[in-house]
Amino acid sequence: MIDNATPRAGGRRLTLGVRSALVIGTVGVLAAGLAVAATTAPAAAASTLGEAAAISGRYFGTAISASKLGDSQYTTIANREFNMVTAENEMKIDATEPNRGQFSFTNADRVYNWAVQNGKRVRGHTLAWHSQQPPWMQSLSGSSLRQAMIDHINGVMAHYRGKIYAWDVVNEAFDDGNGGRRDSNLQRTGNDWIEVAFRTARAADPAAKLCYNDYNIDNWTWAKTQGVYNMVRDFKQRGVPIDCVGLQAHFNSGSPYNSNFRTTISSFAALGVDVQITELDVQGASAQTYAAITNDCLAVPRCTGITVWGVRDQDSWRSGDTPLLFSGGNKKPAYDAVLNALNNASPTQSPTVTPTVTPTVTPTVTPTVTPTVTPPPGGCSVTATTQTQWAGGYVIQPVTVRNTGNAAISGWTVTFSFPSGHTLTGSWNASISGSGGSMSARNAAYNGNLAPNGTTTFGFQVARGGSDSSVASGYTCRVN
Ligand code: 9MR
Repeated sequence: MIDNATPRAGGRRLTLGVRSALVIGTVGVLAAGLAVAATTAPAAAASTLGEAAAISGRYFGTAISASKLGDSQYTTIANREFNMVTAENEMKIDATEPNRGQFSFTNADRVYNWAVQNGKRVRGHTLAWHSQQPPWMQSLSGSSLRQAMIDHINGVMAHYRGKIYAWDVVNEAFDDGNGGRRDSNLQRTGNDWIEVAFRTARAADPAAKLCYNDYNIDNWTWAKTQGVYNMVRDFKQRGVPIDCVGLQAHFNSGSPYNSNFRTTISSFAALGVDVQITELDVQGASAQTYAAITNDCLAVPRCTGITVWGVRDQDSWRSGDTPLLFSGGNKKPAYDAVLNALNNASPTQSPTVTPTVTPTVTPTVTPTVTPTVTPPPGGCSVTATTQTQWAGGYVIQPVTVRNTGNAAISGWTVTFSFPSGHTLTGSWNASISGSGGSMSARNAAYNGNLAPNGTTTFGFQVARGGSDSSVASGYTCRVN
């Protein structure tokens, strides 16, 4: 991770001059400043879920239905609050391949385009699942079904190649009772169907994170959780490509939130995968429970984001449970609880903070600066993460551009360098030009406008000429 960002503290930013002093002085001073800001700076806190989550390098998402994109109350809230989108039903198998070999992306693209045109990233949901199969797939079995699954993964991932943050490659493959696999037509093709799905997915789009997603794997003591955990451990040991686990987190009286959720998150993360809370809803929407869930994610560096399963209660698949963060156009107490928890996150909890800062934090040092200095107008910062790499290339995603000034900007340019022999093979959400040591990424038509402290992201894929293991470096950002 390359971090050219101006240090931030509890939603505030320091000027470059202050930053230099901190760097020349001690990191402990910075850390102390952050600690102060976390408890005393509500006035400067982020005011939306997406921006608040970004303080610690995370996202906050929602499920979106194409059928509701004409509802202005719905789109206004969704656009303002969230920076990650999951299509609630539109990318599922029945929607994207209604007839064998005939793909249809009309509604999926409506959700995708709405998200990207509004500066959001997209989680893909879902490629291989026993449910919501079109009738032609339900009637298949054996090698014919196995091939249909592979063809489906290839067809959908080709359409969105390079454009999806993470795919739920396999959904809900475990049984509720005993920790074993769920019986399904896919399972009956052979126990290796899940790893075949993941290997197919990696080849189809090396830029996407590949997730296993399930419900009732939130409670660490449940057999189903252990079953999935053992599968992920086995996959990591054998080199089956898996990058993340999605904990759906549908909490209700039959499957209540338990404080061992944090153990579940950290245990999966310790296997070397990211963890995402992918379909959060809580029967009754207790503010305390929502805060606890948010804090559980914030406590684990590899918990990279939270998605709620719908915008308003009326949008929920369990609307009678009033399980979401909005009622009509109104923020519920649970909303405030989540926002406060996100705003209180220390940037050092970020999964993308440079590791040199964390171990040297000394909160006992008296701060010599307060983080109240207003930054100059017209600045931007950039952070870049190497998402994945293989022998012949790599993917840099997300590259996050932040407006660090105190006025809106309408365009940005990020410059960076390729090591010799590296060439661009694809990019998204930016126009990239140049070669070798002089690369330049300019905002796309739809993501140049950034409010103060606003962020957007882009990404790109690179081929290496030889067998070196270096990646692009030297990122800087300037306002156009
Ligand atoms: O919210 C979705 C609902 O609109 C659909 O009718 C239902 C059909 O299976 O799927 C719901 O979403 C599910 C998600 O895809 C997977 N995890 C459980 C979700 C809630 O049922």
